Amino acid sequence: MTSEPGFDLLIVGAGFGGLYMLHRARRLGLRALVIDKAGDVGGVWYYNRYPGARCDVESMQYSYSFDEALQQDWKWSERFAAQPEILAYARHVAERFDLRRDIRLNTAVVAAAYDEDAGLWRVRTGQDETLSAHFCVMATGCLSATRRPEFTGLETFRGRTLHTGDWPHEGVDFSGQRVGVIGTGSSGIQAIPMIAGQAAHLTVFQRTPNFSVPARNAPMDEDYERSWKDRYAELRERARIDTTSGTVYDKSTHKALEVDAEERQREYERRWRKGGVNFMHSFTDLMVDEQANRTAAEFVRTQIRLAVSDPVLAERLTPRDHPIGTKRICVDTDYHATFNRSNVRLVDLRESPIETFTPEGLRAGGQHHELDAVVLATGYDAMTGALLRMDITGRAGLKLSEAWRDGPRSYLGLMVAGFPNLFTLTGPGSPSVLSNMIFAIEQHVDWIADCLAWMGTHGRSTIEAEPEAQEEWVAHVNEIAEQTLFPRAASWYLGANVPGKARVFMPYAGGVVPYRRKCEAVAAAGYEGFRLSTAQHRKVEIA
Ligand code: NA7
Repeated sequence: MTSEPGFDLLIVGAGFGGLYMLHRARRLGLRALVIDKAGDVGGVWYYNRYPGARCDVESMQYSYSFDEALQQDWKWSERFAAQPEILAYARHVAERFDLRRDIRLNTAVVAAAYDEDAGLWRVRTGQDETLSAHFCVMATGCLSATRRPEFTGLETFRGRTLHTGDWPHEGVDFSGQRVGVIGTGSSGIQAIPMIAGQAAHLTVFQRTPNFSVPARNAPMDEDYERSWKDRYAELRERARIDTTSGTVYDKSTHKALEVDAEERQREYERRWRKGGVNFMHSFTDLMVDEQANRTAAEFVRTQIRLAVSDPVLAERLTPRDHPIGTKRICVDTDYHATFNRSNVRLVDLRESPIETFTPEGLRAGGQHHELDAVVLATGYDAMTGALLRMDITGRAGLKLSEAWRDGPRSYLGLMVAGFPNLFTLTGPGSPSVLSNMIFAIEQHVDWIADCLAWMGTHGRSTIEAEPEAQEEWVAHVNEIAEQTLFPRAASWYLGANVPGKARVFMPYAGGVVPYRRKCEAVAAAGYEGFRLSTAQHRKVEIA
């Protein structure tokens, strides 16, 4: 084994995080390489090609802010961009900044181990090649490890089995077919209306109904686009300093119960007509006050009754087991109205659980459903899955799987004690999935790049989270989560969707502004809570 690094920095993942990390690393003069198992850049948008796949953050904001010319030049065609357009944007960025020459595709990372003697990360690929670098950035995404529940007899099913998070690139034609969709989270809720419009028959297997708000998607309004492009710098800054999620939204100043019932109703109706997750900002206290939350939940339940003609069916589709917003709110186009179609049927898995798959379909609650294709919209091993599916070993043989046995522990969601020089982009303990992901990515990449530059100018070679700082931060993340309603839902935020996964509320729920302030203060204090050292043989060379 050589003690000379192949690279200064290895970046795992060529999604929005990996692309921007490479760009910043290059500007520091670092020799960086991005590795991704996918056949192209784009990360989650490379894989999520299911019909109806669309971002639920508005296009004008679900985009990079780091380059003014880029944000001025790129033209989004819709209010909420669909997957092909977002993927085209990722490709454009890769080409525009000449990133591809340092991206190795079709290369999975299976293991990464810290070689203490050499002060290097050794990263093993699926092709059994070992690459080495001083630093490693895991840009592996929060929702990239798909979850396929173990249904009895699934292997005997003769029809096609698909997962929304790993959709065939050539597309799927359901014309004339009997299709089953299992799962009614964001992915299912987006795909179901599209599949219903094409298939001969669609059966939706629902375990838990979800809250959803209408997208009101539309072609991009030119005046709206102009209003953003004319003031991009100012609006991006507002996202940084005056929002909870890194997305500029229609802010409310009132608590829900401060206004009377009529005014509350008017506000909910106004936001419902506008569409999108803005609905959850109707009042300031919807995520912290149960009674306030109930008023929003009840409004949405009423909309379901209005959309679905059959009252029994409407009731089955009505969520009652969690406060609205505590599971990621879905954003749909005609989801509930789809159940009025004569070719769509709902099977309530709480009444009729799936017993077994058969060669011709599946049996649930004693009834057999003949199917030509099954779509698993069953979600992800979120936030930790992609990291733990690699075999990551830190100092003294410590496995990440061991360090995180009782749930993820991280300092600021950026580094894990015992894993020097390994950064996790949008890791657990950072706002990540509770915020606009591209916003969260940019903040983390900038912080990491600044940190590497600082290490270069201060002659440091190793950075590592201190266990005490990490424990304090983990306690703070938990404490903040407890002040909200989030822990009341069995959500993927909590790991509750994966049998056996430790239940820990993973993202930081305190908002992007306090989080950024904390990260900046830590850096300004010489990386407080991190241990920085200098090995004789190794320093970061910043060009
Ligand atoms: P989600 O939101 O985790 O939804 C998964 C769905 O699959 C949900 O309705 C689950 O029901 C259902 N599910 C999971 N396992 C089973 C089994 N074994 N049987 C029946 N139904 C099951 O994933 P999505 O892909 O929709 O969305 C993930 C995120 O991507 C989303 O929040 C956005 O941020 C983008 P459950 O609720 O667990 O009863």
